Amino acid sequence: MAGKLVTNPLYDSLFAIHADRTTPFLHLQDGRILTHRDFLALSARMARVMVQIGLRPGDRVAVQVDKSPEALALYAACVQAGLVFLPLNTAYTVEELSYFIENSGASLVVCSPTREDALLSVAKRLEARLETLDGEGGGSLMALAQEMPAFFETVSRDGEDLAALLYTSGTTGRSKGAMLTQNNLLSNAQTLVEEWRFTDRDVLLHALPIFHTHGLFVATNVALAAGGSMIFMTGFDQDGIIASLPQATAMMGVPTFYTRLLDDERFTRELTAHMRLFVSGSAPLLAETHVRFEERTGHRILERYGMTETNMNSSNPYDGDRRAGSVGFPLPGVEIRITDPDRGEELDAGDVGQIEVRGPNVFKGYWQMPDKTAAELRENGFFITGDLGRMDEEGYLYIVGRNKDLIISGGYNIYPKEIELILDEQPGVLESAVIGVPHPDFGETVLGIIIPENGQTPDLERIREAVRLSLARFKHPRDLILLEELPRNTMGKVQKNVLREQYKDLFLAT
Ligand code: MCA
Ligand code: AMP
Repeated sequence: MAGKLVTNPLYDSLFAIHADRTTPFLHLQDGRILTHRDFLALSARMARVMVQIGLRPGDRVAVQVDKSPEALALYAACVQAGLVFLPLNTAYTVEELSYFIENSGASLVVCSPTREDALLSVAKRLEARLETLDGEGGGSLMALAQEMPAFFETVSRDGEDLAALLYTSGTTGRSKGAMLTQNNLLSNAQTLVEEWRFTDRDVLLHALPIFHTHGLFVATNVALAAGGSMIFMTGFDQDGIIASLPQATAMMGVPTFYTRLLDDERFTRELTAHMRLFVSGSAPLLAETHVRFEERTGHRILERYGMTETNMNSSNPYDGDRRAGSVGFPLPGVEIRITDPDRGEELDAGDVGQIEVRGPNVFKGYWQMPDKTAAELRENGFFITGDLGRMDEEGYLYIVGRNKDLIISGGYNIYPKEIELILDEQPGVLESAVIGVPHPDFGETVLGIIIPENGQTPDLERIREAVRLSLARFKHPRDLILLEELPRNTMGKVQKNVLREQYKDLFLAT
């Protein structure tokens, strides 16, 4: 009789292929090296723990922990055990976390020990199990894992099964869980390996967080699919990056990484001479940064464009002209079209419209939000990104704006509505408008405009405190400004463009 056929496309293609390799996978900042085999042994132990505590395929595992090899192994463990990995920004407050845990119906929450007390009652109320994991590989989850054998029988999964749930904020202020399948992640990783010529000789400098698409899927999955290794830094550490660059072959970052490096005189042509690739994404890279980077190092940054819902959509060419200000061509297998935002009709080359994307990279929909899914994901498979752009005659895509009210600060997305809802309910506040204005380090930053109720003077300190309690630090307005009224058009709609123009230099003046 034939044996049971076990297939798990994502695990088989990214992880299982390395099971016997004693080659380096993670180079850590303290000099330690974790081999591919050791990494997989670690994740197998974690998978065992999760199954032993009763988790079943398809269950969600919500994870808010510091970046560490163990945190990455938890992702691998979820894939191997057929669980849905739900990574969360370490900056999120308990209030924000409660929503994600409740909305996803997570069966297991893994958090930092410093958050345990605050989350215990939430987990209890939502009947989720709580375990801890710290940045040094300690915590209750690891204590259980150490007791386990380093082998786990991979759980069968179909390519259309969910591998991850990543929350992205919405224009209404409620976050939506983007359902990403095994095929979404695998197809994109394999395409990027080819496009960007990754091999097992590559050493990727990894300083991005691993709770978002960029650091988790683009960087890690590509390194895994190619069989290379990563210099795994716990965060953006300028000195560490300068010290590690000579050992790396490639780096991925948000534009803030590159502007910070350009401001450092140690970042020279010599330091980067042996590098073969610098990739930028998650936020617009100023053409000026692209040019300065080439002047300084001789390298042309390769800019690409993606979204949580779609992974990567387009990329400048590896061989060929990497154009400043453009996000390049649609990736192989990915279709991009520009449509009229009102009528949905496809536009001609050169015309500005909304960017729509279709391909194996496009997500399955928003978790338990069929209406929101239907509003953004067309029946014909095209996803309406909310970005505005144009494609030139040669096929280069340019992002020229956003059809959604979104601020991108240092690569993190911030939806103004979420902040406005909090500002509006503060004593003495009639209404508010939150806008993004240029910032030298983060690209854009958050500015809150407050309109007081008649004759009242809202207490700005109290408002800041309310924001601090509810929202992650990176969403906090950098400044609050009191105005008598908001500019409105004849339809009564707030003209945020007028406000953005008025305050565009607020953080630029030195
Ligand atoms: C930190 N702070 C921020 C940000 N990061 N404030 C606004 N925006 C931010 N991005 C806060 C800190 O809490 C701190 O507050 C103060 O700002 C200064 O912190 P600093 O030490 O300078 O920051 P850092 O720790 O060096 O972090 C900056 C960073 C980081 C390295 C740019 O934000 C980062 O790693 N960003 C990458 C985000 C990312 O991976 N995005 C990908 C999303 P205080 O002074 O009060 O303590 S995936 C995506 O968008 C799609 C799919 C795609 O295409 O990739
Ligand atoms: P997220 O919701 O975090 O997945 O962020 C996706 C958004 O980031 C996109 O819809 C774009 O607005 C923006 N984005 C990603 N890459 C780029 C890029 N290279 N240039 C400009 N915007 C980008």
